[in-house]
Amino acid sequence: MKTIRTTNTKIRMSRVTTLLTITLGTALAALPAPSIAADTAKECNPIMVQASEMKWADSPALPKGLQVCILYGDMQKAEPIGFRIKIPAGGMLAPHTHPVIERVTVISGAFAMGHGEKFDQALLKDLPVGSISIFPAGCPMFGFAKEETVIQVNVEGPWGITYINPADDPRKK
Ligand SMILES: [Cu+2]
Repeated sequence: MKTIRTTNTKIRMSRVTTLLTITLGTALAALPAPSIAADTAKECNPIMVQASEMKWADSPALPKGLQVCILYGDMQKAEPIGFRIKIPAGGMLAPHTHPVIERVTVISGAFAMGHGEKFDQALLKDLPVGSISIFPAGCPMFGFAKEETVIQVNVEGPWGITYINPADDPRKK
């Protein structure tokens, strides 16, 4: 029984990977790696993953040096999505908006965020570990990591990111 389940999970995981590969390149295909949870929650087949086991990948929609781990959900679909972003010390998220409400929880490091269409150090609010920020859809935001930081993003998909200044968009470089 255990073997069968493992095989099924593998098949499902590869199907998710294929799906993501096909749809990558569209404006909303911001994050490349498959979700670690896939759709296993539909069966009594729980997922328990330690932070140290998480696999990180680059994202075409985020600046170089930032990495992403998709926890659950499909970035393209109208469903609950959770992912983490690892930002190196000094890493910046240029002003941008999302098509959906974004909830950010600071998991580790030292993060700061601001509200506005222009990056302004004076508008940054410190968000130490455990802090949360909630930005409504279309509300411009920017972020800065004072040290290596991991944030968790929880949204209702489909997720996307639009940079206020197109020159900040790594997909257009
Ligand atoms: Cu954002």
